Amino acid sequence: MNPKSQALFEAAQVVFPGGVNSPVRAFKSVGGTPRFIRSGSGPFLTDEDGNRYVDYVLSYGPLVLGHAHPVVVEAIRKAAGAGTSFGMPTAPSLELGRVIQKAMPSMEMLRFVNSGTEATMSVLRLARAFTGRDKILKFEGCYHGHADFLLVKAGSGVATLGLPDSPGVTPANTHDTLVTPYNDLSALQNLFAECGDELAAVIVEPVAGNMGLVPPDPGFLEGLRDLCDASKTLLIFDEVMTGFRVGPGGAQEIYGVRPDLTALGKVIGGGLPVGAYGGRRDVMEMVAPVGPMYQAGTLSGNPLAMAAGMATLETLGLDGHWESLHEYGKKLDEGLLAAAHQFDLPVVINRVGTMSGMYFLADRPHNWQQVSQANSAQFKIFFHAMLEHGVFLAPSPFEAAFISTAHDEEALEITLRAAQAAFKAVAEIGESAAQK
Ligand code: HOZ
Repeated sequence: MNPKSQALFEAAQVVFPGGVNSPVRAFKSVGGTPRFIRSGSGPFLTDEDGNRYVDYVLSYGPLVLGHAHPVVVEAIRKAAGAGTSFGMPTAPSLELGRVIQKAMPSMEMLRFVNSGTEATMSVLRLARAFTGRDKILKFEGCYHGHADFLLVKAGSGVATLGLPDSPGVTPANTHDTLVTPYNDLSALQNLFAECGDELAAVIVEPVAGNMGLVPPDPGFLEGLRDLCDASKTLLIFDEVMTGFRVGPGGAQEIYGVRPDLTALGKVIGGGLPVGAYGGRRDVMEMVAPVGPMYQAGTLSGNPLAMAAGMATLETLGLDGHWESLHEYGKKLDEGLLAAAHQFDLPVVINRVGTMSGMYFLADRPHNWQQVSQANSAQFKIFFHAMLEHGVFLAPSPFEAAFISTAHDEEALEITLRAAQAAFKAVAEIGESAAQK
């Protein structure tokens, strides 16, 4: 029962477009009422009606330690007591910058901003400034925030709402944005042969986390690196989602491919608004005030986000945390697949570290075209049944699922019990209803 969420959602329609402050929250593609959340603790959310849910959204990624981790809360409290923003440099920002550099040595220099969108937008301006070239390349189904020139065949909420692009973005905005399928090296080779020397940069989610979760095929990132080197195009990894999520050094460590530049966000702010971009020193020296590429921000590197980020990364780095995350992920996937197969449902799960994507598909998807074939009617039934049984998944088949160090045996048990009921509900809708 959720009468309070319903009443709040109705009231919110008058204040916010669609009643929400970000489209993915609106349940538009699955139907029903978004839950208004009162509080979070560890792996659990509690809504305004007092219902409790095991949370696999975790604010779309940042909360790798779960909700309201005491160390993070205390760090924020302490930082707030000393002043929330100065518009001047601070020691904690330097400290967090160094921790990130240590984990990701490719970030020889970096700059903090306030969101992932700002990070990708800024890093691409930098790539254009450095190379003197205009064109950039992105991949179908990858999402790099909502800057105009990146809203082309994007994943995440854009895909969820079925918008291949957005009104308000002019053809001039996207004129220099090229798009090619993810994991298709031969399409990439053709494209580079045609216009590689006009490309300022290729931006890629090294593990695509905005069309569910699609890992790079063996050789894809390596091939991309070689093509970029040959045409002096900068390679940018958008690790806003994967940074400190797929492993301690991000996807660049796991796959052993060093990008020229990286965009970060989410986990490095421990649940507060943050982003960062960085990479090769010679490129970063283009950034003002050293160089002429202008980029600025009143709240950039603000003390609260720095404190929350630092507390999160330090705690995450403690012995055993990554092992227990991997163990939870394994048990979760095994349990979900066993439940699905019990009802003869074709389901596949892609996982890298603490991120996963579950699809109602017979075969693992490697690109957006395959992801888009997943059965959305089955997903809707599954989503609502999970919610009813106390498990919160993102209200879209195109968002990744996340786990945290707080997810424990109780969370797992609740999840797998819910999954039994949810897959049963999916199986019961039968063949005809399951057609998309
Ligand atoms: N930034 C997230 C990408 N999957 C989604 C969150 C949102 O757009 O609100």
